[in-house]
Amino acid sequence: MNYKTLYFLAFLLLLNTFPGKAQEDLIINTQNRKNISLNGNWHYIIDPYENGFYDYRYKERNEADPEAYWNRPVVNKPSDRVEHSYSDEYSLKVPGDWNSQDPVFKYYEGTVWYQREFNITDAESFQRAFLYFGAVNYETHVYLNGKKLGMHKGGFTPFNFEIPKDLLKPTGNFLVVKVDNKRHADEIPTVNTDWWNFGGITRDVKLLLMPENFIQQYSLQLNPKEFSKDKNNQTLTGCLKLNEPEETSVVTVSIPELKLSEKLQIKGQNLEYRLPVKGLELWSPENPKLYRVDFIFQNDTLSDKIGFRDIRVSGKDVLLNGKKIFLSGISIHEEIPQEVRRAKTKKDAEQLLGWAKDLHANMVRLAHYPHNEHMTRTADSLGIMVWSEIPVYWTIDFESDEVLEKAKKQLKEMIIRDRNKASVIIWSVGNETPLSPARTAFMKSLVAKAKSMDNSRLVSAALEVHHENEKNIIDDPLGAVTDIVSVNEYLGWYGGLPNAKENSTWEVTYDKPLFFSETGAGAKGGYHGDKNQRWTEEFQQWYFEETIKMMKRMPENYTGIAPWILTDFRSPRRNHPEFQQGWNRKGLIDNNGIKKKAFFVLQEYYKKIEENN
Ligand code: GCB
Repeated sequence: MNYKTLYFLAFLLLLNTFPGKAQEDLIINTQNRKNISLNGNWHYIIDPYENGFYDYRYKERNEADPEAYWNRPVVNKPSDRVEHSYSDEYSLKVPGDWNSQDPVFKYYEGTVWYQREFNITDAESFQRAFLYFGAVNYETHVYLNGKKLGMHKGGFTPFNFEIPKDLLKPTGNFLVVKVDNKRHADEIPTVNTDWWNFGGITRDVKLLLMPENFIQQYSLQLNPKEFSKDKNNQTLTGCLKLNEPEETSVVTVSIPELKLSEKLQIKGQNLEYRLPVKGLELWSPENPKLYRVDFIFQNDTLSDKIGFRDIRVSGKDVLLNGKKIFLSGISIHEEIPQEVRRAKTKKDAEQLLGWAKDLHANMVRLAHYPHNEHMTRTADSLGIMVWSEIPVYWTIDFESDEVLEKAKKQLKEMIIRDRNKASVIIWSVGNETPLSPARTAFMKSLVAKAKSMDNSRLVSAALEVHHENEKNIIDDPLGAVTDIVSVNEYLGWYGGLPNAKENSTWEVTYDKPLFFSETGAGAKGGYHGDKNQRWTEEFQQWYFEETIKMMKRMPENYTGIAPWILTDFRSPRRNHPEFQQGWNRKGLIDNNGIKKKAFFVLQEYYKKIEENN
């Protein structure tokens, strides 16, 4: 055993033995559980030197240290020395990135302490309480009434911590969250990305009020191994996980509309089950049918809305419910450009996905990290297929076992949260990762993990392409294990002008569907001129016209495209003072929400595809 492996084993041991501090298993479907929302105004302290966390010898402060920012500052007499405090004058809205809320945060990367109080009214009956965070970017430490509940890393996935019974008070609970969005080479994403590192408690926060034991997680989907085109001969399959093992207990799964109600016996904590169903209407973009499903355990009923569909690859085609489909997609960042902020609400999701509908897209690539759950729920109900991705982007430290564990954790959190969303058809394990044996081993291990957790979806990643004159060759070794071969295409933007596409050809080494996970060109909304002039809407329009011509010449394995990108988005890499001003301008919609000319070119292409189907 070498040095590195020993160190890694010690790290794993530490993770598992750190008392009460390790992150707990995710509780899913929180919107349909009894909860108190902790959204609203929270106080904050900006703490770039992490003074609230470390003492002047740079050691983590003791839990009871009155100068630790997780403790309530107390002044008993005027001579007491207190050097921090929380005040209404310094408040941030939760959920929300901090960057958009006050100019002081615009470019801030570092620690911010959030604090609020909450009460539990007498009316609330529950046995156990959990704090749930939809996402916090990036590293979070959570403290309640002076005690640490836990720590989580990863900016785009949910997590929860149980509150010990004796810690929770009826009134005046002092909740403090330390958030740090500094970028690090050994985190995911790493230091270099083409998007803005919005910090803060960016998604909903809830206090989940739970019974003594409860269903922690479940999955339910059409069984891909038994899929048939006969609606009276389908099988559902899934798993259930209780929070605590039981000697034997019963969970009833019922789908009232299908007159299905099945009592399932669980011995222990987990159960895998299978349910034959008759008369099932399948979920599709044309008919986004969702069924109410109830899971009944002891005195508790947990309801969800779930759609059932089959997605698979057959040779060079992607089949949805047994029928060949074309993915008319669009890529999206989780941003509302007009307000220069992260998207966070259902209304935001309706705006972004509403624009995608307007484009006649039937699919979205949620780039480059898992978006909030309002997005996938709304996609479910609007009938929009989803590619969901973890931020394994560009130059991650592929040599490190620890970094691989971090990637797997984010992958797991994404899958557990969203595996009951019919809309999600593709898990993506990364984007444009540079070729090396270490990278390919790392990425293959993520593909294997996604497949082992979920066999009812496709797995992909944006792969590397190499160019030999006008020939574009996709032989990235990762393509051997992904279900579809996806690549980002920028001929005519990075390299040459849009007519560079005229004679270009595409070759895929693998006998699999080919998907263009990006293609795009920058244009400043409202800037017009000759099509040869960069940054004009006409240039971008020309780029899309040439792209569509090239797509029409694609070999038969061409299965879809998700151009880059629905709207302009913030990026610190985009510094042209006149045309970019900190924005990546490849949006089909500008930062004021106005559609550029290229939007209509793509819309036309998608409308035609729709008509021919
Ligand atoms: C890419 C990246 C994407 C960038 C885009 C661009 O290939 O995947 O994150 O934003 O190109 O605009 O260059």
